[in-house]
Amino acid sequence: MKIVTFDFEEHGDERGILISLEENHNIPFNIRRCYFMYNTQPGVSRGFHAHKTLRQVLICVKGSCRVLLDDGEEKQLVTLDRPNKGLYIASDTWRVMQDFSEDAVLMVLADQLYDESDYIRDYDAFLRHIGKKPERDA
Ligand code: T46
Repeated sequence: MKIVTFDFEEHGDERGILISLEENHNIPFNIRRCYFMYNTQPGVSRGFHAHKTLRQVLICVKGSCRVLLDDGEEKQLVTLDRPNKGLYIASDTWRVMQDFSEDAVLMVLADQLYDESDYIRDYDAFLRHIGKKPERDA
């Protein structure tokens, strides 16, 4: 699986650092929604779903977390621990966000509005959706 990450340009001066995110520039789609999660409780993992069409970029703007990506062939764990790093997640990718630091703020930019019908929340259904046989069907 090819993991796509971005190193956003930092505009730094004696006052500090500023990062600008622009659709179809350093974010590879039209940004239609932004959401973020924080105060994630110790030991909590989130996600456990794939999207049929949604594309997103995840940025841990404070603290750190790890994201497990699974395309049905292989799994990879990506660490997000700096605000200038973005992780692109294509559709048809199972994701789990985990190992949140106490201070983590995970921001997500998405190319579509919230639509529950775009979620695949069952792992076997995800495998079938991408044309793979769940083990229990084998
Ligand atoms: C994803 C990962 C990275 C809304 O009302 N609007 C929204 O835009 C979103 C994202 C969520 N919600 C509601 C739906 C649930 O009642 O917020 C609640 C928590 O959502 P969910 O359990 O889906 O959150 P995560 O952290 O498991 O997943 C989220 C996104 O939903 C998902 O698209 O890829 O972050």
